[in-house]
Amino acid sequence: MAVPDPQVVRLFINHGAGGFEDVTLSAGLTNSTSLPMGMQIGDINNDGFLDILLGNGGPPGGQPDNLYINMFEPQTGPFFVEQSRMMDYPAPEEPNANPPYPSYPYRGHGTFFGDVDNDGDLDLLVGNGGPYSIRPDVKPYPWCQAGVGCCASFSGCRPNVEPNRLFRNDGGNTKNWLSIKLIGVVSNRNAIGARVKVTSSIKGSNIRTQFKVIQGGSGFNSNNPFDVHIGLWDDDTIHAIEVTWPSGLTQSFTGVGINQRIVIKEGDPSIQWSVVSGQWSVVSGFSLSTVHWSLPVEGRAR
Ligand SMILES: [Ca+2]
Ligand SMILES: [Ca+2]
Ligand SMILES: [Ca+2]
Repeated sequence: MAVPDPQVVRLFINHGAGGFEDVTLSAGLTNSTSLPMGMQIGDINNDGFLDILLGNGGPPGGQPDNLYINMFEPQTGPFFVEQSRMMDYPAPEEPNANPPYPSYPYRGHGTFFGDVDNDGDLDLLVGNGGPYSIRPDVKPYPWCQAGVGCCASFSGCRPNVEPNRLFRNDGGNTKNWLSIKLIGVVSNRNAIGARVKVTSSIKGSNIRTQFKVIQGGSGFNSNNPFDVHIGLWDDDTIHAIEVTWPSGLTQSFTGVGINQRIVIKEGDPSIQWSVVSGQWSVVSGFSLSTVHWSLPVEGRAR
């Protein structure tokens, strides 16, 4: 893949033997201010189409993090609508910074989609960080030059003062979902590399299939939970779940209901149900922000 500008986000569609197609422009990912370090994909509105979270912590900072909602259309493919304003939170005060602290000081590094309050929708975590200069003779990287002070080693720099942010999703749990925890036995316990295929429909009509692969890392210093979160939108019937383990074993399951967490153990033909209390608690050291958002377009094609 030839990438003309490594600092511009690009989306490539995999055509298998036909190679990769750059669909960045047609997909609407044209925000030139995106300088992401963190990148995650997850279905934040449970519609079955993956959305994108970018933590724009690339030096020198100053860009808001980006959340893109996928408004997929069958004829044209993915198209992303930016909903970044939900993460537009106030700057910390640092009046002596030189150069001045950027207007969007939170420099997103690691990012995360995960259902931290176990209510069926994905929440967001952004880890912020990076040193910055408070003296004119000390340069923030990446402009550190020979003979010039550099943030990594001089007292003129402050360490990260940007708290990590945890956004609870209070607007995305009205649609159906399924969460699957895989436990490897012959394969690795977290089932990294496992492929999950879920077929669902609305009372037998409009059958669709979703694929997920459990990843061991994504973006800068981060990863989503190993649980497989499937957004089902209005689908009320799950026809089949197929798991292909890294060991090569394939298992199929039917008769699984919606809006629940299940546990599948490699080689075990039964499904376990994961019981959670739904109790919410704030993890120490994180600031909690509440997310309010709505779909930018009512209704959609499947
Ligand atoms: Ca989505
Ligand atoms: Ca949640
Ligand atoms: Ca929620």
